[in-house]
Amino acid sequence: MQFNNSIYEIPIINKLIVYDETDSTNNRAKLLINTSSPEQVPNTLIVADCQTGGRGRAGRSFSSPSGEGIYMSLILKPDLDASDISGITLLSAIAIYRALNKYHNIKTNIKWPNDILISNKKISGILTEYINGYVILGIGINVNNKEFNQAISDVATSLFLETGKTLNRENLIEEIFTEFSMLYNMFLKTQNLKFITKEYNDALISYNKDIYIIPQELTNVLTNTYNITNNNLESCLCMGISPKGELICRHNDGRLELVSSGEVSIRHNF
Ligand code: BTX
Repeated sequence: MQFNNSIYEIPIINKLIVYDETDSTNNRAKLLINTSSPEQVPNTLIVADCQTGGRGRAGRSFSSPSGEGIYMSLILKPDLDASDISGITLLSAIAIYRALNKYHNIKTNIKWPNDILISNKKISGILTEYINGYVILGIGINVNNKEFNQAISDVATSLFLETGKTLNRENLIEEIFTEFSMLYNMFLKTQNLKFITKEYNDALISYNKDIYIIPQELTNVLTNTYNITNNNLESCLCMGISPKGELICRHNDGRLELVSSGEVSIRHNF
């Protein structure tokens, strides 16, 4: 992939590493953190044209074919409490949502906390990892993919498949990090997510709808409504995000629950 120097005008990026192929840009970022001197690492962006071992959450994989998608990881060293780090995932979801809307007029939804959807299918996933005081913000986007393998074709889509437009991946990366830089600076200042709550809830696919909260250890087991209800899981009403980025859920007995990302995944009940 070929980048212009304009990428360095984005305040949050001061070094760029580009691979034709790698296992996972998050793995490259980890290795860099473990082998470089601390001042060299923050604000390094690692981009790959394809990944042979792209990772999602909970050991799942992220399909990353060559020439079609965006696979990238930004290393950050934020001055934040550990409990606020997960807010970075929500900020980056808003950055992707904003960039697609603002520069390309493409409307998306967010599935809390880490997926961007069009027509209820995933066009982008975010994997944020925390290691030795650094945050690795990993983002995968299906941009110009013409098809997906059968295993994921029910859940995955691309910007091309949804809009018929072929997008320049390098430009889209710049647009996303231009938006992310502004959001990130504001987050560091305010240390909460109040300034994006309304926008996030407007984009949230499950806002004001019934959802199931699935414990992380069951996410790869409970894959449909039949086995969810058979496991005595009850649905609850999704009331949007809190200023800390938790999902606010109201149970049938009126009890409110604040759900943190990392512990659970969400299934729609609609
Ligand atoms: P996730 O665990 O929420 O989603 C993974 C699930 O999404 C898979 O189990 C599969 O069902 C589906 N899936 C797999 N590949 C795709 C795809 N290309 N498009 C849509 N759905 C798919 C989401 O995890 C977080 C993914 C982050 C990926 C980035 S890429 C750069 C960085 N490096 C790395 O290894 N991971 C991150």
